[in-house]
Parts: sequence; C-alpha cells; structure tokens
Amino acid sequence: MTSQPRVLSGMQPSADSLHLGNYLGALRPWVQRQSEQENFFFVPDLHSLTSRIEPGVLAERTRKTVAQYIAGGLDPEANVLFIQSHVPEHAELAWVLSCVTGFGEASRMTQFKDKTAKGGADQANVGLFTYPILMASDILLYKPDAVPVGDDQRQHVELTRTLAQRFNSRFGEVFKVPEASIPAAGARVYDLQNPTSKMSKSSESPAGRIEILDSDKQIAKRIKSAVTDAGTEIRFDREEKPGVSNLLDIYSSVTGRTVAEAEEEFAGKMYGHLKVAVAEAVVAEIAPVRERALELLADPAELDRILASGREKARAVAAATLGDVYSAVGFLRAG
Ligand code: AQP
Repeated sequence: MTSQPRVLSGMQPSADSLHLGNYLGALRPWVQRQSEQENFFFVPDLHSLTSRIEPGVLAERTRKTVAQYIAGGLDPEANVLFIQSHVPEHAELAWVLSCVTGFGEASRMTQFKDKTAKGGADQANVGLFTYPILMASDILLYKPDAVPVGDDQRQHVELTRTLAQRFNSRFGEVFKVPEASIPAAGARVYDLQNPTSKMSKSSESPAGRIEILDSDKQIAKRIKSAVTDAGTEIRFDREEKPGVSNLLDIYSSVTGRTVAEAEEEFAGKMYGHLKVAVAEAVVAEIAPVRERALELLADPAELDRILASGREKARAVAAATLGDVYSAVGFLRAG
C-alpha cells in the first residue's frame, strides 16, 4: 500500500485520435503528476456505447487511446492502465447504484439535458440517462481520494458523493467519499474554426481540431487555416480576439512561456507569423508522441500484455470493493 493520494482518470475512445485539448488539458497534466499519486488510468469504453458506434471502430479507437496514453508519457508499469470493459465490476456496481439513485435525481443531470437538447429525450438511449451512475461506479470501485474532472463533470462527481454517502448510511461504510479536483494547470483549448467553443472530439467539422495522430503537414495546415480576428494586433483578449487568444494560449502551453512573453515576442508582427510559430511549436511537441503511438500500435502483442497486466491490478481492487458491496446489500454469496 502506498500513502500517496489515489486518483482515477480517463478519456473516452470517442475518436480515432485525441486532440490537442485532450493532450494539454488532461494527458500532459496526468503525466506531470503521475509520480506524486497512485494512479488508475482507464479508457471508459462502456460509456462510448451511449453514442452509436461501429463495433470494429470502437475496438480500434480503444487501442489507439491506450497507445496515446502511453506515448504521451504515462508509465504502464508505475500506474494501473486498463480498459473499462475488461473489468466487469464497473457494470455490476452500476446496477446496485442505480437502485439507490432517485429517478428525479438522475433526471436533474444537466449534461443529459444538454446532450438531448437537439433531438429530445425520446431520441436518447437509457444508457445516456444512466451514464452518471456508471461514472459513479467507475469512481467508487477504486476508492480514490480525488477525481480530476472538467467543470462540466462536477455535477456527476457531486452525484457520486451523494450516492456513496447514501449507500454508506443505508448499508454500512463501504465507499470512500471522493473529492472533485478541478485541475488548475490544464489548459483550455478552443476550436480553431470556432474559437468560442472548446476543441472537441465530437465536433462536427474536424477543421478546428489538432489531432495527435495527424501528420506534421496536416497539423500545420489546420493551424494556418485557423480563424483570426478583426484588426492586426497580436494581443490576448478572450472577448474581442478569441482566435488570436487561443493561438497565444496554445503557444504559451506548448513552449512554457507566459502569455505576456508571447505577446511581447509577437508585438508588431502579423497573424501569419504567429501561426507559423504556433505550428512549429505544436509539431515539435506532438510529433514524438504520434511516432511513439504508431510504434505501439504496430506491436499489438505488447499493448495486449500491458492491458492484461493493468486489468489484473484493476480487478484486484474492483472485485474487493464489489464483494463488500454485495455482502453489505445482503446478496447470498457464492460459497
Ligand atoms: N478543448 C479542451 N481543452 C482542454 N481540455 C479538454 N478536454 C477535452 N477537451 C478539452 C479534457 O480531456 C479529457 C477528455 O475527457 P472525455 O474524453 O471524457 O470527454 P470530453 O471532456 O467531453 O472531451 P471531448 O474531447 O470533447 O470528447 P467528446 O467529444 O467525446 O465529448 C477531459 O479531462 C477534458 O477536461
């Protein structure tokens, strides 16, 4: 046992490649903090079924996501790295938790309302509705101290805390009540074509995304085609100049310079200069990650070995928690 805080994190395999927002906002901070924590990093593939996805595509995206975790710098020996569907306890605990969740309580999750705003709830599947309960199960199985999440997931972590407290008071202390930690350092990257929306795997057009597995040429092309703002001055102003501010932010995150230093560097220069510099800096950061990911993907046996070892470590923890849950609720245990 370690005395380091235990943390659980994951990214959905909802695209062929992670994007620069996933990298700067999540993967790189995970890598930077990995030695300070006891980490469970997983790929939540069960959650991906809430959208329609071709079976072969899902398996391929799951592999690619794991390869990018490792290529980005997560050490598969020092951390527990696994696929959610390899650990059946996630779905099993989700059932028990769904039986302690109020229907009204689940109905109040704003992300479900947002995601179904267009097509209406009748068009959505029940998995999308119960997704926060599966997420609670993902978290509670591992008894983490903290769950680093974006602001949009804060309500789901609140629900997780409520369910843990309710279960503990009804059936006895089984779960640790986790804290949501909103990572401070992670950058927020915006869509290059629509710089008031975040860069997203599922945005309709790929033109606004910088994908980790893209070629250098493609990355440079996307950055050079980024929308900029009226005027010519290169200055950080999220309201008036969202396009330029996004590029300055990316440049600052990737080079380690402050935004003020970047503004100074580009004072009196044209937008084109900024784009060339951002493209060079991003390519220098991303190209080695892509190359390593492609090497890993070319060696499926090694990836399978890593995943089998992660599965074993994850199951040891998850099965112990689920066993306690099953005993606490009164299931007759198999002899
Ligand atoms: N644009 C972004 N800037 C900074 N961080 C970001 N993250 C996502 N987009 C940005 C962080 O990456 C992780 C991904 O979590 P997820 O895969 O569960 O889903 P998400 O947050 O909804 O990310 P996407 O890329 O937009 O995916 P889809 O399109 O599938 O919903 C999180 O840590 C998130 O904060």
